Amino acid sequence: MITVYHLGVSQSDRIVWLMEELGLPYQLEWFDRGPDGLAPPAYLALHPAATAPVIRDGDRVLAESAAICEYICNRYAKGKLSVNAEQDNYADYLYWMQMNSNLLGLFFAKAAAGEKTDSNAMILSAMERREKDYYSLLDQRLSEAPYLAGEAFSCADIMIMFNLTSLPLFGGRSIDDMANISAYVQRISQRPAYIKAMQIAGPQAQRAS
Ligand SMILES: N[C@@H](CCC(=O)N[C@@H](CS)C(=O)NCC(=O)O)C(=O)O
Repeated sequence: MITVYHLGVSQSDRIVWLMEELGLPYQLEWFDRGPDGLAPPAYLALHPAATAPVIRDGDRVLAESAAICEYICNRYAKGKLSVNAEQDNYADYLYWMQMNSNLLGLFFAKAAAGEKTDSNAMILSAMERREKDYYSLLDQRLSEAPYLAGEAFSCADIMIMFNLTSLPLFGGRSIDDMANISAYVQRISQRPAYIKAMQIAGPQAQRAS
């Protein structure tokens, strides 16, 4: 059975959500963040990348949300929630699977840069331009399709929800002014598997005693 190593308030809630969507059995191991807000040493020791999420499947320990999503869908769910190369929307799926990295990169870069100074002005200008373009593109996409990869819900939606719901809790860009993104978040938030996963491992969830 797959073990999902969950770090409290982190992107590993995606993998709990994925398992709930697929109806696959899994074991959850919960790790609280340390007093510094970072992953504790026991979590860091799970994988050399020392990032959440991490899963274990037998002898295989795997990190990176997108890799984990593809691995589980293709190995254990006959490709459900993934899109294969024969499908018309394959390029859309690939593109939107990566948007998480763009939005997270922006979040960290802006947080690290702080106030605009002479030395970081160029970086901050580039980040501001990218942020405007990425969120406009996302809003535009969701005006033309119900889900990021097209007509059907997929891992691309699982990948992006953390950025839209959890990052704003930590100072990331709010989506309140983006009508199509907000409607999408509302719609996805009503999925039974999402509700269950957030109760188990979402930002407000507590470790089960
Ligand atoms: N690209 C990675 C990013 C993972 C990542 O940044 N995870 C954060 C949690 S949201 C983390 O590991 N934070 C703990 C720490 O750095 O101490 C993925 O999608 O899995």
